[in-house]
Amino acid sequence: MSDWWKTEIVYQIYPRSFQDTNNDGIGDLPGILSRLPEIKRLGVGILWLSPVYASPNDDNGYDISDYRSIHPDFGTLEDMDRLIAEARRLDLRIVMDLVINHTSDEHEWFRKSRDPQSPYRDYYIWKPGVGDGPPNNWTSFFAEDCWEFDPASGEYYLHLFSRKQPDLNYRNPAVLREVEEIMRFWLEKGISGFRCDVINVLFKDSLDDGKKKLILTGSEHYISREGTHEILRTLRRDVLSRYDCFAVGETVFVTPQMGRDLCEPSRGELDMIFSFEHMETDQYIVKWFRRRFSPRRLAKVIARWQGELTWNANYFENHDQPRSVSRFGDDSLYRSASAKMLCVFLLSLRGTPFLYQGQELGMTNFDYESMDELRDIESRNVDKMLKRLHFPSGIRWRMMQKSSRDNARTPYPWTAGKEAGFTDGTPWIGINKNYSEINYDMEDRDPDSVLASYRRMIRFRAESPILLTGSFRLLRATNRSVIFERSLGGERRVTVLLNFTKRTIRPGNFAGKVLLSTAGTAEWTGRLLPYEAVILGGDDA
Ligand code: TEU
Ligand code: CA
Repeated sequence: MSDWWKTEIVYQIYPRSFQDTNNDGIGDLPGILSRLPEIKRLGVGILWLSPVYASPNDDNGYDISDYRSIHPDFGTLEDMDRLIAEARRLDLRIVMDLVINHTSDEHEWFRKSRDPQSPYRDYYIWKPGVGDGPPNNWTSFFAEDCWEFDPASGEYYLHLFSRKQPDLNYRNPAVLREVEEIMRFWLEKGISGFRCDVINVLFKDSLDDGKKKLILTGSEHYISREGTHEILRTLRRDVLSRYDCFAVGETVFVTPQMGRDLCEPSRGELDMIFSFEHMETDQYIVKWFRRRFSPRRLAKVIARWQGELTWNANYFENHDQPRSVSRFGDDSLYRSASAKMLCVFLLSLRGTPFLYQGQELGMTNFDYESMDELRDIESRNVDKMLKRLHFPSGIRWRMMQKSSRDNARTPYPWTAGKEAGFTDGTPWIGINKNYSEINYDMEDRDPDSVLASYRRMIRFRAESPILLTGSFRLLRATNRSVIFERSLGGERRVTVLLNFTKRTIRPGNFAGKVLLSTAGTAEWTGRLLPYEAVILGGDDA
């Protein structure tokens, strides 16, 4: 089976915020179906849907209560079948979000596991406390304890995320068998792969106390342990290898070596991984403590990963991250220019590009005014924790504006009309007020829009063997410009020049024909306009 996932671009949809068709203010599967032509026009080939399974929505679907049914907010299994079929007719593949580190506490398995005598008890990690406290000192991803006491059985259960997301116990072979069946169920429906949620924390080596840390005390016992590699090899051997599909892992806190151990082809585990290191270059230790963005730091980390892995999953945005134009570009005067430059940066890298809904419009962070408008459990928990630590509300709110995951979850602006064409009802979360100048309809008609620029760059990449398969070499990384080269077989090469400033700059002695410019430069005169990206090459590029 060919590695088609190496040439296609993946477009991530957060269904809740994409397109509502039944006026309940929540995006749904018929909404995605209705927008397949627009997605096709962008030029992407694979759609990754964030979870649409049955869920109490404690973590907006990443807390699954039934893997084989669709949450009524999104529609039905028939809607899903229709979407898969119509996508295939348009030569689009569908990839689902596989969340198997934990289920919802409302999942039937967990409900049954509350009975110590049930065979499902061992599907989860139940332990007696120590003294009058929890079994160990671990802390969660969501600024809570990691253990929830269950008075009925007198024991605690482990949850690395919210208390409504109990971790599955992968020491129990029955759990792996259940997961394999779930994967087969969806692959038999014709999906083309999985984005695997926090896939490198599945196996907990031990439940001993961890070394006290500012975040994730205890993570040394579960990050990328050998037991997880064994699980991934089993899933590859028993399921994935039998279908024309791919698996990309969301892998937290991985080093390049851990990354290689998870996705080098010889390992027989994942096909690609999302690393996080480049997304941590503008923070101190945790994302809530932002530091000044440095194009140089970003480029150097990306360049290292380009060299360390055979194949990268390249991204600047997803449903957990702030908007890249607000974070790495300029979301005021130079919003359009910097969004186009970031597009060329991402799509010129070696690897599979992942775009997140709205990135192609140059969508910005939210413009909310208070915590009441936020919906994300992580943001709400962190705000409560910071309040307990006596952080002033103004400081807390500034942290939320910069780092809350809700920055990525504002509804997709389709038009300049009522509720941005997202819904005829009341949106589940506020719509950015700037939808009058950032919306699909307007950008679709404007040849100079961010959307038009994405379409051009996606087409350019699809027709460039050098960008699709060439090697990567960083030539320069400063806080003004980032310049790198992609080459194929030694002599065929292109040079990508990115201006990260509001000024025209002269990046030095580079020559070649302008193959693409985000500012309409036709002739290379050695200068880059504010936030301009230029790709130079020879006739054979
Ligand atoms: O995210 C895992 C994860 O670590 C993120 O929560 C990330 O650390 C944090 O948001 C900082 O960026 C995955 C899903 O992408 C996320 O939406 C879920 O909340 C989480 O797993 C639990 O399923
Ligand atoms: Ca709806």
